Amino acid sequence: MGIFDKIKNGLARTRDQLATKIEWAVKGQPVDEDAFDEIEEALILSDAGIETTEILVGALKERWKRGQIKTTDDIKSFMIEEVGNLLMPVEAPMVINKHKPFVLLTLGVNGVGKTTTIAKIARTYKESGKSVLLGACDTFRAAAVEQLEEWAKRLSIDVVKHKEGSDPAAVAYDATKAAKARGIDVLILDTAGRLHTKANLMEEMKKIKRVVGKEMDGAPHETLLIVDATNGQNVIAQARTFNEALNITGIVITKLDGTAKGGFILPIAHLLKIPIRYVGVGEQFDDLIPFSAKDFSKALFE
Ligand SMILES: Nc1nc2c(ncn2[C@@H]2O[C@H](COP(=O)(O)OP(=O)(O)O)[C@@H](O)[C@H]2O)c(=O)[nH]1
Ligand SMILES: [Mg+2]
Repeated sequence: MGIFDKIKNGLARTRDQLATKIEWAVKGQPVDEDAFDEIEEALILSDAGIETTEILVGALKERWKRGQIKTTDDIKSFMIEEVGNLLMPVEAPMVINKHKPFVLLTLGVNGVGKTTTIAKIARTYKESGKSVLLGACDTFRAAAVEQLEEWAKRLSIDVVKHKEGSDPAAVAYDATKAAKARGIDVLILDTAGRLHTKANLMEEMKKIKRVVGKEMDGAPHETLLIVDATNGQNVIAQARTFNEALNITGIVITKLDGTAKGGFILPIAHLLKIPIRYVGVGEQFDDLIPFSAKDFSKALFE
């Protein structure tokens, strides 16, 4: 399956919420004023957010008044173009070859797909000929280290680990040191999503950043927040909290295949303006796709 078909499949539920509802709203008739309320509702129900929805529907109505919107296809083409423009500023792939090792710190609450995403990213780099090392900084549960090692084994990649309950920052430090000593291209640090309190978690992550920065100037080079699309609009609050504490440099959105609320990507782009590096559309290795604004908007409305 090609990349575009994968995104299209992954966004099927959200597309149902948007493209299909637009078809219903218009019912094959020339577009009339009533259609706009239904389009607005469809966007809101996909978690596109009130502000972005109003911008889009407002602009659509303007064009309709000028006689440029007559059919469902006109609406869809308009949406593809406008949503594509809205998402374009957050389309920015990670650039890893300016640093060696490139140190990537992953963050995110429990269960969002951090460890799985790390495996997928590691595989991408490995396949492009880069050497990859993993750091098991989720020392909160023994199972977390085992899960990371399981993936690493399948990819023939090494993992730097300490025993359960040890200091995550110490693992991060050792892993960075090892990556430097071994001439590794990409070091990816896995972290815990849950500690005893949220304040603890943020402090712990800050400490990891500090310690890594001490071992290597400018590291971590990417602070990547992983968010779960099935949380819809709540993702925005989550991203804000992490960003305020830890200066997020990129976002990965996982589990788009499991939700009709994929519209939340619009307020993410509009309000947060943090680059979206990849989107996840399934549990397999090749279900992580570099974010493309154009493909994404096409997959939503085509
Ligand atoms: N459907 C779907 N499941 C995913 C995706 N990414 C991760 N998962 C699943 O989410 C669950 C939690 O993932 P995990 O990597 O352990 O999360 P972590 O706690 O953040 O490290 C696992 O069952 C993964 O297979 C995705 O893009 N789509
Ligand atoms: Mg994990």
